[in-house]
Amino acid sequence: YVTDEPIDLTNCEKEPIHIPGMIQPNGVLLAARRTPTGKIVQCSRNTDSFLGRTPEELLGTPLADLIGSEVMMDLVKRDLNAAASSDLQYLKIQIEVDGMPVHFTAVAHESEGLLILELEYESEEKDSEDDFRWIRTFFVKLKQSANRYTASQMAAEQVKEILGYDRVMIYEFDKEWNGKVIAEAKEANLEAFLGHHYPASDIPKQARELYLRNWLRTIVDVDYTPVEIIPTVQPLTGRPLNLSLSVLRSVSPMHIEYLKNMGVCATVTISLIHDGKLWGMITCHHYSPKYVSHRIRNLCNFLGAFFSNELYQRQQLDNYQSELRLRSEASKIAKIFTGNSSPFHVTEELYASEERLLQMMSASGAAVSYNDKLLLLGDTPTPQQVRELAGWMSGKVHNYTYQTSRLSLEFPAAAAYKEKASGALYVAMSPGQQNYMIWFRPEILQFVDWAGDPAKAVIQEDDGIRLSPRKSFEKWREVVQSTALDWKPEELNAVFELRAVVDTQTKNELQRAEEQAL
Ligand code: BLA
Repeated sequence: YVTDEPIDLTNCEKEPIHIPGMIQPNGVLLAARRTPTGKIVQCSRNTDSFLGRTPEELLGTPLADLIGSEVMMDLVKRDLNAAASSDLQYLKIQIEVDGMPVHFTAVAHESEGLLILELEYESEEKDSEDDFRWIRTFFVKLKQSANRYTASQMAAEQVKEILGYDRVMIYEFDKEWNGKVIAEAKEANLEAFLGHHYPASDIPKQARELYLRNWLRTIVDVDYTPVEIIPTVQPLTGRPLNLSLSVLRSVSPMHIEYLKNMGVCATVTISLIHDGKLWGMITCHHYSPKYVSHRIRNLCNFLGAFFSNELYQRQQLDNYQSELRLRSEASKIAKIFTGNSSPFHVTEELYASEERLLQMMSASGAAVSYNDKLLLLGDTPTPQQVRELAGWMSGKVHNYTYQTSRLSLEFPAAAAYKEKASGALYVAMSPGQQNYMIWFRPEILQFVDWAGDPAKAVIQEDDGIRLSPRKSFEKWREVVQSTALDWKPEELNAVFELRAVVDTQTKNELQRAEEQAL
């Protein structure tokens, strides 16, 4: 899996983030064979400060000597593999460090045949009454919220309060894995990210796959010094220890750089999953280092899972309703063409329906070619550009339609007007395509400016990961920038209502031809 290819902005998905060989320093990691007398075979280099024993003292000794044989037996017997990311196996462990009992919270899981135990200091427990109150408030407010946007807003506000974080966002993926901030709760002095769009490459594929298995992650301080796991190689596999399910896993240096570019110091991210598919994330930012206790992490994880299902169901309902609305709008437009008006009246009516035409497809511009006349509505390329584009699109149609959300990548001439038309949806309105309609959407994606600080251009070279954001930035930006919002399935379905126009015209023409033949 390990790649020798230097990782930069254009190939993030190749970084093997599950085997960084390091952890974050807010805890200690031990890996042992999973038998009652199983020995510690790997550990993080920071055991001395947490446990008062150096790695050299621990490696090769039974884990039971450290945590006690009762706890060890429990870990051997438990079904750790069933521990879905949602309910990690937590235990309280007391270890004597320099003659004093120290309390730890441990998370246990199995990774490629080894038991992995991650210990963090136990934080002072608050009253569990508090948790119950949070849960009750959350449930009640969720039930009260009228639609998925108010529900998301409520969830963001509640999670912000529970975590005490500066900013909490609900981030939703589209089918190309681009993302949009659909709700946000933040400190008043912060710039709003609500409504911003981000490219799929911001959360690369292998990261999304991990987040499907591991539902909550936290970065305590982006300026941390990673702690090495020694020895490097997992004895059973001969490869680095697989940290896919680890809670302390050291974060990708690319992502750390990203957060620094954003000015963020600490994050909590909670996966939003439905039917085994990641549909969004609750992403939380803090602008100074912040540790979140296991108890709060658990609570957020639980609320996240509940919210995730509830919101997904609301979304299905919303989509259904918006499809019905779209179809009815589209058939109103179709009637303009199929009614018995003169061509002059058709043009008049189209101009009068400008707002409806644009709104129904969330488009910023539209062009209608009718009876050799070209109507431009809203923000569009020039008539000459539209005609050239239509000529190209007419050759691309399938079922009388063609759509793209990255026009300039497919039709390079469109680079000249990509701010106006990175998305284009074409529908032929007559069998020979003399009449047609095109909707346009602007280039929309936001991006974090990686070109910022040249001093950060290369961060870490010794382990084969080389970062050169500046070099790859321009290339990367070109791709992500030329993108518009995707045309949604229900929008594309609605377009088929307009096919009725073509069918009617075809019928009329056949009829005329027959009449002439008589
Ligand atoms: C991970 N990128 C992430 C994560 C988020 C984002 C939420 C999850 C990790 C976390 O913080 O817990 C992106 N965060 C965002 C976005 C917003 C936000 C879009 O708050 C919007 C407000 N990222 C890039 C590029 C690369 C990249 C170009 O933009 C690669 C070159 C990589 N992002 C990257 C990687 C991870 C990541 C590798 C995984 C980090 C890890 O878990 O180790």
